[in-house]
Amino acid sequence: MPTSLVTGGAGFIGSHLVERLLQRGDHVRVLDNFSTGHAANLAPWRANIEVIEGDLRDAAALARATAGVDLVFHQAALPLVQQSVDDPATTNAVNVDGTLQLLLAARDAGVRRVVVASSAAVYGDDPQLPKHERMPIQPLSPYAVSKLATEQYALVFAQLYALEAVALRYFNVFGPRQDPRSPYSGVIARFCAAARAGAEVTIFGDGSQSRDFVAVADVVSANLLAALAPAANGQVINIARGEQTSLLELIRLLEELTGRSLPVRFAPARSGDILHSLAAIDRAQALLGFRPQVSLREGLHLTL
Ligand code: UD2
Repeated sequence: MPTSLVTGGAGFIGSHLVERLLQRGDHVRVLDNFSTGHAANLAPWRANIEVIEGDLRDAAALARATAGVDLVFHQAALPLVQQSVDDPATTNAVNVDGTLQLLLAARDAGVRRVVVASSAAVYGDDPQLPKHERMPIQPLSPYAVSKLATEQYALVFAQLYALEAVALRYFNVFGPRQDPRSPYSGVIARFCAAARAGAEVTIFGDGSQSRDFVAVADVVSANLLAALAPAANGQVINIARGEQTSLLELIRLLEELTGRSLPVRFAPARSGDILHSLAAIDRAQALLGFRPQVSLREGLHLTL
């Protein structure tokens, strides 16, 4: 079985990837600087993986991390839009320069394929739905620019060098181990934490806004498919469920699952918030054979 490197392996999505790669028998290595990831996310498998504590900006750590590796799953990044607005230079250093350094290290180490995590943020707030990969992109934050650069660097490497690359544009990923503590944490992580604690949730706006929520298990499946599918090389691919759910519907589902009502406080809409988001996933189906398996209800149950 291949040797796989997961950058950001101690994070939310990365740790789920580690778990599944081990299940299928890969030799797994993690590169993480533990800035937003947590050692606890890796604790159950700590004895079975190699962990390199290091930063994407550290060339020596990248060389060690990529040595002897077949596949790279690049999940490490500074993930917060607001942080990128406050400090664009650091977001650029980690997400753009860091990705470039990783790609160089992967190329030099003879890695077969890199799958990079991009984001629906690259689409901006174009109201046209569903968002498909041929649409004009419209990054509205330094974070979105950094994800666009991440995917484009990966694809240019696929064209220029013997390093295959696939970029996955994640929509709203949710599931167990997503950190609910920051005000900018994913809405499902926050609502599930509140539902468990019997606490109030805050809806920014009137709750009619909608997102395309995709379970982390499906995002992991998409990554595994993207690492192998021949036709995926050099492609940008949306990863989502292809279904739209409003926050009010989300609240209703959580109330059904917990069997009690969830107190809601309404607050002014966040500035820069987009109203609706929905992905076209026909490319993921065609190129990867990707079929989302986890319903929103089942995913919420697991998260709770
Ligand atoms: C997602 C990504 C973000 C970026 C963006 C691009 C997550 C966690 N964030 O942001 O990184 O890629 O897409 O479009 O996936 N909300 C509430 N109450 C809360 C928290 C959120 O009402 O306690 C609202 C929020 O104002 C928004 C919706 O819920 O309307 C979804 O918020 P989010 O932060 O989960 O995700 P999003 O789509 O803003």
